[in-house]
Amino acid sequence: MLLSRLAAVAAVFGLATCNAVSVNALRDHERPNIVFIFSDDHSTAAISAYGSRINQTPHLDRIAAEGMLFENTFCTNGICAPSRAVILTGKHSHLNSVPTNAERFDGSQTTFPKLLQAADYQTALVGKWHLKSDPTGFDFWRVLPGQGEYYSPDFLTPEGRKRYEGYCTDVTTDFGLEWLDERDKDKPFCLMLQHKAPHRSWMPGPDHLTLFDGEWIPEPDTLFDDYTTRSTPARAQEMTISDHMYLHYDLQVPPTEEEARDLKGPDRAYERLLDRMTPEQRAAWDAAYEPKNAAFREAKLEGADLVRWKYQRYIKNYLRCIQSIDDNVGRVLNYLEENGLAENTIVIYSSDQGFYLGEHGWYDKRFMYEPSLRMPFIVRWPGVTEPGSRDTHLVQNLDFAQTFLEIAGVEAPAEMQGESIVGLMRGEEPEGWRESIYYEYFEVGIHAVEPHYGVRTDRYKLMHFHRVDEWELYDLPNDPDEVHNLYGLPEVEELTAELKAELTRLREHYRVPGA
Ligand code: SGN
Ligand code: CA
Repeated sequence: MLLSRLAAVAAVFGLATCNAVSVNALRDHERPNIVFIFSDDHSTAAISAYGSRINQTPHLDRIAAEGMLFENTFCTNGICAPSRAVILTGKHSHLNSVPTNAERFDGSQTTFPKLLQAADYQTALVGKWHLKSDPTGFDFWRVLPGQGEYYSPDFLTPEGRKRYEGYCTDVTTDFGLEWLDERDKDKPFCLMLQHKAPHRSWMPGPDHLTLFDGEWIPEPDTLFDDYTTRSTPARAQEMTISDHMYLHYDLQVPPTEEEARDLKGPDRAYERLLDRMTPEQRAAWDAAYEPKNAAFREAKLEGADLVRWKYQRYIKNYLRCIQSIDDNVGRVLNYLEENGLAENTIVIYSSDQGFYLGEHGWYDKRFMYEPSLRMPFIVRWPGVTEPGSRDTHLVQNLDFAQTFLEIAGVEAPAEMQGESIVGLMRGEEPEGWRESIYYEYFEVGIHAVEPHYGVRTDRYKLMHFHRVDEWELYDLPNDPDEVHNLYGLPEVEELTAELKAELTRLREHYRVPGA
């Protein structure tokens, strides 16, 4: 369409359509679109394409079957706002203004959406944002305030705040697809569709309230981890299913009259969240949960039995939230097909970091252990990613910005610290690809995870809890659950020295202050 318009303009002015113009126009038309679907806290252990033992995700699996699955994608700092800031800027947390969830993102920084916009891409952001300042670099944005709500979510736009009826994962997708309908069809686009789900407090949508009822979801081997050989931070955290999960807010069991008189912490928000439902939604919710809750009260569980019950309730709700994401991924894939966009649109699925699904007895993230360090990353790029292929290189969210820029044919600023993975997507073996990744975690507060930094190679992981000067070292192929901390054993002395040297090198390379 654009080409014919240019030809018409040229005809009006009596000009020959000059080559440069047509080439540019053609390039503009052919530059691939990007749909980046990004969720919050989705562990690879809950995606069947990654070998989940606990659920099926047919639409995510379809992206993998028609594209490439990255087996080794890791976050640089395993919580929400920091991960998002790293993705936008292509810089580590110590350089991008958001080391923890507490800071406000400095929106005057260079980000990949701004650079795409300058290269005539249309850019849109819908859903969870969590960076406090207004989004910059987007032609269109409609974001959840803070963490957002599952039912009848409020959204912020440049015009203000408005509440929308529906379930957040569906509503977010609706907004993304509506924007695709309304966009300028002559320009390439980048749509970031960012779900709140499956973030705490794991409230499933109306379509999945009874999914997994009557089933027993396998427990992780380390549900009753005793933390022997581990450092003190592994014991001192406050994210256990046994002691740090709230019966009402987290597990959806309403308080008895007596309990209601003395609600603590997030349990005080429980009723408020349910109150957001429409009467129909509330009726469906009560019909689904009341019998299960009555059985729970009746059973009067204690000790390990209670922990097991909590795990089942938690994991089922978490997986129900994911099922809605998967359904909505299916909607997006269908939309692209029905609108002739599938061939020239790169579809990516990822999440801000992983999550503990009972491993080490935990929920939440933050630690550099595998379940939360790993991010899902699945890409379908027709004609580029070989269907059903898998990549094992060490990739990080630090690489996303440069990747998107290369896709769009835009040069990345030298200050960005990642590497484009377009070559990996093509199945190439890039020379000198990184052999280790750097991780850092800064937040002090909720869940009491001690700040730390570390290095991971394809085989080993060395972590340093620097404030308490404690270390952990794991041999991952031989100890995939990370329960045998080898640090300090005489047989790993040389290895430890090598990993420490690598850690120092990385800290200097990434310009960590004080390195
Ligand atoms: C909230 C949650 C925490 C969670 C953080 C960060 N508590 O504070 O459990 O670790 O968000 O999550 S809640 O009571 O509000 O649910 S993040 O994904 O945004 O980093
Ligand atoms: Ca998160």
